[in-house]
Amino acid sequence: MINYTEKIPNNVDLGRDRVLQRALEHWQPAYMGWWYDMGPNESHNFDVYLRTAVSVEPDGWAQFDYVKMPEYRWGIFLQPRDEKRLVNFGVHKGDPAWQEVPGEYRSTLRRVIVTQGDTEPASVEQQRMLGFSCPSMYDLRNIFQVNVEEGRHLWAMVYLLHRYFGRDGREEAEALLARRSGDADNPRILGAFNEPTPDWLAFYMFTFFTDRDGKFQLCALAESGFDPLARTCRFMLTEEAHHMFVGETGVGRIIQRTCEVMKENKVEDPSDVRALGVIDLQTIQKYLNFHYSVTLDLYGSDVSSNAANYYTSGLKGRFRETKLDDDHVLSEAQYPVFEVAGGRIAARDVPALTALNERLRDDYIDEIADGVGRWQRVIDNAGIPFRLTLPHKGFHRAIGNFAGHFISPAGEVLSEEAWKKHEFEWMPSPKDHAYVQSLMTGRVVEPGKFANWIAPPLRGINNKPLDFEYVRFN
Ligand code: BYC
Repeated sequence: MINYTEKIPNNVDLGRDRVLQRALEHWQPAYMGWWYDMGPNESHNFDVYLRTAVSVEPDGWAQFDYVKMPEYRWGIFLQPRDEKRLVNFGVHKGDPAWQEVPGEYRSTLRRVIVTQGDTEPASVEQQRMLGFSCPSMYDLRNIFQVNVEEGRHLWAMVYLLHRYFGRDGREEAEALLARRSGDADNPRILGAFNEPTPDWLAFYMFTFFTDRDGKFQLCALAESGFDPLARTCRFMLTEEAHHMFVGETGVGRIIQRTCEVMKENKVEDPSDVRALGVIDLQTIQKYLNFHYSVTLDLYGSDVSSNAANYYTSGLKGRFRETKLDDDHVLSEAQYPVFEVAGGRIAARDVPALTALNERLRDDYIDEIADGVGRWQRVIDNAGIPFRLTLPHKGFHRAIGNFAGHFISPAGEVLSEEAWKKHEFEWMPSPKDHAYVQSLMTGRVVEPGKFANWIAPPLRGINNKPLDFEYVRFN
């Protein structure tokens, strides 16, 4: 028997909801089985200085203490209900927000929730071996924090499936524990979540680029007319911010360390930089190109009737929907999408309703560009003449208008042969991967010590010093 208030902190009155309790009693042991198999490898006995959410109050969502990860209190939290909340867009605009699933949207809504839920365990699976090569105890703690919170985000979606979707929901919740990242027979649903995350540069890129897709998708779902989904996503966003922080500062610290070593030793050539045991800026650019392009695919096709339906039905809004100044129905509006026509890339206006994936992707790109600008400042401050650039959004795409085309980072339409000739100038080659992998030699775990290829962060977690014992290995 689960002791609900103790074991599963929640604000959904779980202690009194018998149906939900029964569903969770079944699912929770399967979840633990999944965590033991697919969670961070050989970490189950570590005491980790983690943040746990025990309530949605300002002092309750960030309680820090040592926890063994299998004993982490994966809770169920929704932002408190606003009784006056309405459906704010689409054909039901102005109706009271739905507290139960509207029958006609049941399968669509379930599909969106399952797609969102599927990414959470996928990312834990992708990252499960990285603890063996952490560059410091601080970073090890951070990846574990990200992992337990992705676990909690899975709980959040499973709560919705169990509470609102009956038997189908329970079956979907089980399937979320059965698919595996990268598995040939039963893969995760979306492309990027089947890519390996083999090293820490890839991990930081993933948390910068792909977790930020998480942010934008959650923001769009936080506008949903289905109120429990909206409230769940709002709370998840508080945790997502830390994941993106880990990514942005992680890449930033790698760049900083590379620049320091380049300056000290007056070297610029990538092979000289590598000889000094840090990651050359060219390789960082290639990782950026890869993670950016596979993450752009996560927004779906540029022109999508699915996206139009989600919006018109009131299930998934735009980024900051209620702050936008228009009719929130979009029956007349147009939006430009890009496509390959006559050997070059051209814009075409399409009904804005069908271009909502593209619009969300564009919102995302704006924010990404700011982050890359902050990395650039680290390079500029070191006085090194190197520019990090975001490739054209058609580069290396597998979903949408650019799928099947061969676009250079500068946005030229090439033949397959011409593109392949340059592939490893633009994307990490097996040799680049092998070099980065060669730096991932064992854990750096002496408190306060950092691997040679990354600079220390500016400050520790929760005002603790950098040499704090963030993980006790027992
Ligand atoms: N890979 O009209 P289309 C996160 C499928 S990340 C494989 O283009 P739609 C996190 C699509 O399913 C955020 N398949 O797309 C981050 C459809 O299949 P069917 C995750 C893809 O439906 C880090 C077909 O192609 N949340 O939280 O408009 C760590 C044509 O569909 C892909 C969400 O994504 C792909 N990349 O939009 C942890 C929000 N893209 O129907 C967590 C929920 C498309 O032909 N999901 N397809 O079988 C959605 O809103 C939508 O499903 C999508 C796709 C935006 C993903």
